[in-house]
This record gives sequence, C-alpha cells and structure tokens, in this order.
Amino acid sequence: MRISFCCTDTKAQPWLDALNASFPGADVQAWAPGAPAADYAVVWAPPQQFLDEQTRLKGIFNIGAGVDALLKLRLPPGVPVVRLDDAGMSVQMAEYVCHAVIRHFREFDGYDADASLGKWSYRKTRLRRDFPVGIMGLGVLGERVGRALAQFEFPVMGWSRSAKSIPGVQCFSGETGFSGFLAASRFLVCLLPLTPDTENIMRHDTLAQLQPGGYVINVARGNHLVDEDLLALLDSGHLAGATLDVFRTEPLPASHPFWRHPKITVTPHTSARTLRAESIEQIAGKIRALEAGAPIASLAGRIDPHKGY
Ligand code: NDP
Ligand code: OXD
Repeated sequence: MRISFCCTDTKAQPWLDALNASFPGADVQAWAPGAPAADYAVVWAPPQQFLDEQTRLKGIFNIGAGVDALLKLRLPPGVPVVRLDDAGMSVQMAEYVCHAVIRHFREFDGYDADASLGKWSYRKTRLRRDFPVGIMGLGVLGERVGRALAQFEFPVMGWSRSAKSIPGVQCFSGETGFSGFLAASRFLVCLLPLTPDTENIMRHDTLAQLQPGGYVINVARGNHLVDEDLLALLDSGHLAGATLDVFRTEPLPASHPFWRHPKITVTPHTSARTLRAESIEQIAGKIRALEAGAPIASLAGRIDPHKGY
C-alpha cells in the first residue's frame, strides 16, 4: 500500500513518522512531482498536479474539516473525499466561541481597559436573555458550540440546511427559516462550510437583520463575510463588535483595516487547530476499514460533492 502526503503549509516529517508508525511496511512518502501514484492521499490544499498524477487512488483524506480549497480542484473521478470528523476540533471551537461570547457579554474588554488605568469600577449587569446567540451551521462544530453555550444559559438559536432537534438550541432551517433566525439573534456565529450558497452570507442586508448591538463571530471562512459591510455596520453602531478568526486573504495583510479597528478582535485562523495524533488515528482507522473491505458509505466524514461539504 502506498500513501502519499501532500499538505501545503504543513511540516511533513512528523506526519510521515506517525503514518509510518500506523502502517509498518507501507510505502509512505511526501509527494514530489513525478512520484509514483498512491493508493491513499493525505492532503491539505494540494496543487492540481498532485491530483492529476493520481491514477489509482482509493481515498483522499483532508487534514481539516473544510474542503472548500480541495473541491475547487479537478478531483480524480469517483474517488471518495473524507474530511476530519471532529478529531479534537469541536472542543477547541466551543472554547473559542464561548470565550468570545462571554468576553463581549461580560464586557471584559472594558474591564481590561479600566485595569490598565488602575481604575476600580463596575459596569451594569446584563441579562443573558438580551444576548441570544445564533449559530449558522449545526454540523460537527456548530452543534458542539450550541450545546456549550446552552450550558452557560444563553438563549441559543441554530440554522442549518436540514431541520434539526438539539437540546437547548432553537433550530431553524432552510431559506425560509433564515430571516426569523437572524431576527432572533444578537450574536451571530458562522460555522458554515464555504459553498456557492454560503459565500458572502454575512453582508449588509443579512447583518442588518440582527438585533441592535449585534456581534459577529466568524470562525468558518473569510469569504462568508463581506468585509466592507461589516465595517459599515460597526461604524453606524448597528453592530457592537466582531471576533474574526478567518479572512479572505490569509495571513491578513498588514494594511487591512480589521487589524486596527477598535471593535474588532483578530486571531490568526487558530480557533480549532488540526491535532496531529487525533487526526492520524482517525485517518488510519478509516484506511484500515477500507482495506478490510468496509463500504465507503460507512465512513464518517465523507464529502457529498453535490452539496460541497
Ligand atoms: P459540517 O459539514 O459538519 O456542518 C456544516 C453545517 O452547515 C451543517 O449543519 C449544514 O446543514 C450547514 N449548512 C451547509 N450549507 C448550508 C446552507 N446553504 N444553508 C444552511 N445551512 C447550511 O461542518 P463542520 O461543523 O465540521 O465545519 C464547519 C466549517 O468550519 C468548515 O467547513 C470549515 O470551513 C470551518 N472550520 C474552521 C476552522 C478554524 O480553525 N477556523 C477549523 C475547522 C473548521 P445540514 O446539517 O443540514 O447539512
Ligand atoms: C479546517 C480549518 O477546515 O482548519 O479544518 O479551517
């Protein structure tokens, strides 16, 4: 069995060592142009040439949850694409989003500013019911975030393509449910995959439907958000702030206004990192299952190319 590793912006050696340890006797290689075709590919944003050279792949394993970069490429026909299915990401995402929601709700930014002046002063208490949180995307990550926020007793709303039932989360679905979902939300958390249907979904006319004093948390992809529309709504006062982890261009260019905006917190695409040990364990388990004859349909995390996620 040959496994080819082709991951942009990722140090290959630790992954190769771990894959070799999982499959003693297999031929595990970092891809270089012209390398022999592999049975399985472990990828992150590979070049088109890598895919064009693969003539016998049985599976493509993406070492992230989002497959938007991969699905832009011409994939070998009929080869299943499998994403990471949690693999330690959902708890990180829950931490990140709960932290951002609580920091804004409890005005910890303001307390930090006061503390830097040596000032001991209280802010008015706020009511959770005035800060309902809407989560776009109720998949592996969105559902975990919703359950975590519900533990803190925030009113939590969720929106997905198909109808769902999640304890502690008021669920909306489909295009018909979207306006009601936005109008019921003050915080808006984006955990959608990037597809033609979801690109630019956070724009002036949608963000304007959030409750006054709205707060945007984008942890999905930069292309979900129209940057200028966010800035305009922050400057008009309709939105109170934003925490942004993902951007149209990454790294976020030094000249981008998000870096210096007083109401925007920027983090460098770090809300839920790929954890190597958990990811290899998951991928290796799926390769073993396929080699043992398991039907591809039985693998969790399989991408539906028609849906784009
Ligand atoms: P999933 O595929 O498990 O869930 C996607 C959710 O979005 C589903 O609930 C789906 O609905 C919903 N959805 C998709 N299209 C639409 C639509 N047109 N209208 C309404 N709802 C829609 O993805 P994950 O939860 O694992 O991950 C979400 C995204 O988070 C990833 O695609 C990736 O881009 C991003 N991400 C970011 C990270 C970071 O560090 N910033 C780390 C990991 C992921 P339904 O359930 O009905 O299909
Ligand atoms: C992912 C990511 O999709 O890191 O996993 O953004």
